[in-house]
Amino acid sequence: MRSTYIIVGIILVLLAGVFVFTSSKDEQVPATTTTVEQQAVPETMVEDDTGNVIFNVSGTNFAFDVTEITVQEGDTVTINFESKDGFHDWVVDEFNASTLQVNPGTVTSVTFVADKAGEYEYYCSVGQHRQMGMVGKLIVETK
Ligand SMILES: [Cu+2]
Repeated sequence: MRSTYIIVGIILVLLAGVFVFTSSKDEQVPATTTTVEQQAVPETMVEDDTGNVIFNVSGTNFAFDVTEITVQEGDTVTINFESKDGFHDWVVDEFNASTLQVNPGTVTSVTFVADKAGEYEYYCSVGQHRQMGMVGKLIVETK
């Protein structure tokens, strides 16, 4: 009977397939090592010896790494801004403060006196970045 040979043939092929499958599973696949690189995050805020407060902020498409900055009324504030990805700046209208617009690789700074207590929005003024959510909050606390 021809069909019997065909059925036996199919069974043999299936058995061979199972054998190949199980034997290949025995091979020791080297364990994938998932190491999470602990990157040293630079201190966001530092206070220099004259009492000025300095913040290191970076921007990507389309967000700042620091989304809230708190200072005291009267503080002289320096923002060192760096783009990690894309073309950006750091602006806060109420203190007339804005950095240059920079590409990755350039650090730009702006210094201003936070002489009015309140909450202000800082943002990136490039294109529609502000509307796209590239904003943060500057909190100036009453002394
Ligand atoms: Cu931007």
